[in-house]
Amino acid sequence: MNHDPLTSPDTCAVHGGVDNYQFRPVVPPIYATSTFSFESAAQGEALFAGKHEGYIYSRLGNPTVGALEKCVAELERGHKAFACSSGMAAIQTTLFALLEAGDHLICSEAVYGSTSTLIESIMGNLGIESTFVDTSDLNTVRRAMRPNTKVVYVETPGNPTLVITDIQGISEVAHEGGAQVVVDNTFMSPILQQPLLCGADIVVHSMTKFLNGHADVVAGAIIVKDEVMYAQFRKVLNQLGGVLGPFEAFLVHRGIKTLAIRMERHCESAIKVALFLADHPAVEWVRYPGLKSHPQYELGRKQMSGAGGLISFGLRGELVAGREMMNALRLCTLAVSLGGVETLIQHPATMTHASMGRESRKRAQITDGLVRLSVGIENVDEIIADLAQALDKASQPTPTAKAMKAHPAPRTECVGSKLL
Ligand code: LCS
Repeated sequence: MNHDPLTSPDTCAVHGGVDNYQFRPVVPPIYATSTFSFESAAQGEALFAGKHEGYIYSRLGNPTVGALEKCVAELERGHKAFACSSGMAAIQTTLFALLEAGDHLICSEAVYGSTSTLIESIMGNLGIESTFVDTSDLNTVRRAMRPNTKVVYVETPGNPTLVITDIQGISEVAHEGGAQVVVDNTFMSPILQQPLLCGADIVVHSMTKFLNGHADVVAGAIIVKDEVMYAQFRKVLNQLGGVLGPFEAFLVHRGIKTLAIRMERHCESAIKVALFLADHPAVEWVRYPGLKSHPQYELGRKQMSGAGGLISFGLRGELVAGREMMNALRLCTLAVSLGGVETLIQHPATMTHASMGRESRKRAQITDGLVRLSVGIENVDEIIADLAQALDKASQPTPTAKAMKAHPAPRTECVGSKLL
């Protein structure tokens, strides 16, 4: 690290993890090697015994990956980070590091579909109990705590309902009961939210999303607070093996350099798109943390420095109209994933959250009509124009369109600033 560790996230994003390498390159080189030679048998032994610092084998550590890990740890104001082969690998490693058979976990109802399935089915089969609750309600969380609760797992804002959880409040509740708090910070990125500073113990990311930002890599990260936790997690990741390769690490590290300006643009554009949707007669409801109509709008203002790039909404014609609209889009791309420079749209009930099953979706208020939009960095007027033409096509021929014109949706109150 060549700069003050407490520089702003914007500066960390550009300089984080860059060290004094041989030949002084400005960008960390790609160490495309699976293994590293030892100077001598004694040095090999010392490296394995942890008496020497250095690289052994790329599953246990690689300089290109290490540079990215340093950058992410700095951005999240953590002690150290691990770069993983996917967001799911990061989550799985975290849960294996913290839980064993007989332990109990509390999880937000609204989480990414695979996270829910991992916890409920796979961890459940291994004897780890779980309770899914609305973590935006701290009393419900308090009531769900048990003597064997070891982890409270939170996604905030949650995927895809964008429900916001009070990180400081939930950390207090969890810590009182002896549990640790894991926050999935994928939707905000460390530019807009730093959960460790709010009292959380561990942060996880799907770096596939905003951190990389260019929809060309699958990657994850875990950020921990101290060396004891680092050693505990290192041991588990070394054995599970879900590490990131050097080429992907290079790409993610490059993507992070523009993270701060991308997030600014995502926020600026998303509020404009949210306002447009809230005003459109074919749209029944809009959920965006920057709209005053969001149920946890005030909490969002306190905890986040921007409202992010994700919007959820429902059309008056529900799923049928939503499908028609998605099929009619020309600029916005019909695809899962989020947080890239391209605007993406998808239907959680049949796509990202299909694996959860109908009952779990109902519990999490992921309705069949919910459409999720990840606003990219294209010209926002062109994004809106594309949505407008698709909404018109979706609503025109149906009888409900006439009814909608007769009873337009009430205009939702909002704030126009990217910083809430
Ligand atoms: N956490 C969150 C909040 C996510 O949205 C995702 C993926 C993951 C973790 C898992 O990360 P991955 O292993 O894919 O890197 N979310 C996706 C989504 O909403 N659409 O496609 C993937």
